[in-house]
Amino acid sequence: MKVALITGVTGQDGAYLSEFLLKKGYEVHGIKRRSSIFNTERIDHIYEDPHVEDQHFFLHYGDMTDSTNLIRLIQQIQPDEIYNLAAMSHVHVSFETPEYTANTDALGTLRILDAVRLLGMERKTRIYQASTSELYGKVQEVPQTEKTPFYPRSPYAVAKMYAYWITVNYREAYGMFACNGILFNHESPIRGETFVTRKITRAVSRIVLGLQDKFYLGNLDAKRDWGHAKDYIRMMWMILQADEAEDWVIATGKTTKVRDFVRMSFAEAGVEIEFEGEGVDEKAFVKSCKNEKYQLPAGKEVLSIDPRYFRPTEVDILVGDATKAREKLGWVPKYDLQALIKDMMESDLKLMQKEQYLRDGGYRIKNYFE
Ligand code: NDP
Ligand code: GDR
Repeated sequence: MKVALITGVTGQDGAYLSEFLLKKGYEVHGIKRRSSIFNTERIDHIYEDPHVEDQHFFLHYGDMTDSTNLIRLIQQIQPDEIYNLAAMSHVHVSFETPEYTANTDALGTLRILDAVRLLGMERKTRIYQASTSELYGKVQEVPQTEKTPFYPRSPYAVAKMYAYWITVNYREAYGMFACNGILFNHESPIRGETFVTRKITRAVSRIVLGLQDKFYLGNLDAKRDWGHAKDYIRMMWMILQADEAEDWVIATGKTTKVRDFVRMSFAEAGVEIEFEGEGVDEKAFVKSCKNEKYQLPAGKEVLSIDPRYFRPTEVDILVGDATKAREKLGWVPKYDLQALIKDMMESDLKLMQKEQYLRDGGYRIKNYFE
């Protein structure tokens, strides 16, 4: 039985990857952070009681900023494969917490690589590093391939650039099987709520159900190459099964504006919207509502711009060329953007209906001193 260690197991990708590897018969270990409230919602369905025999899924407390913890866990677990997914992964937040982001995303990666070296496991343990299309930043070439030069545009991307190169360096210097997956944006129903796609599908669901009036976004002109996380985590595993350790671009090859993601999400609920105005004055209104379940009058304002969501430096366009992954590893994504949005909207509409039932049933959270 192969043993895998996943950092960032409580995140979107960590949750999908855990389930995927368990289905493949792996023993899976995940590192989670201590938190004052449960943070395992995404993996609760695969949690195994440590008191039962024949356990396959193990959770350990740890942190990417704690070398001693990482060394001890890797020594104890003796993983055949490490998937380093833990990161402060929010680009905008990285401008607020640049030092912490560097510590976790850049030095954290070094800590993993060096722990494996220190323990003499260079020949045993294969390492996947969660690299990102954010490395391309101020884009030098469209579409972006494994050969496109990097120009990071945020503390997050700069930290991930260190992580990218230290992974390459440890591969070349110590012969380690360490690979970068340069993954473009991938989303899902369990995407973090503050990333733009999930923010949109949540808000659209709440608006059509009458739980919210309107919502606010930043730059609607940014273009992203959005895929489904389920397709991308499969690729992480394939990268570590390859004959040689290499770096890989994973992307759909199609790019879409944030504005069009909004339009398509409303359309999924049967609502046509139109945009008016320019720059910070741009707004979106309901044009027509074909779904009789929803009471949305034509002309209702549903979206405005809030400059607080603008970034000090933006990445305008990302679109990846995954030819290498397709040709050498046979990777073909199952979801296109329409199918991704359908999946996210169905899930968020269900979630928000639950909230609606609770609200209609008279349940509300009271103030502690009420
Ligand atoms: P998430 O933000 O959903 O998950 C990040 C995970 O890292 C969470 O489990 C989080 O724990 C954990 N984490 C954060 N800081 C620390 C720390 N200091 N020590 C230990 N764990 C920590 O990210 P995704 O699942 O979307 O992405 C996975 C990886 O892939 C990340 O490295 C991201 O940067 C990268 N990536 C993501 C892409 C995407 O589009 N999703 C594209 C390209 C790269 P907690 O739950 O406690 O917060
Ligand atoms: P990104 O994803 O920065 O590409 O990083 P995000 O969804 O945060 O932003 C995508 C684009 O949408 C614009 N935008 C907004 N973004 C957010 N979050 N909130 C808003 O209100 C909003 N309005 C407009 C942004 O300006 C941006 O252009 C994600 C993360 O998962 C990274 O960890 C990963 O490395 C990259 O994808 C690939």
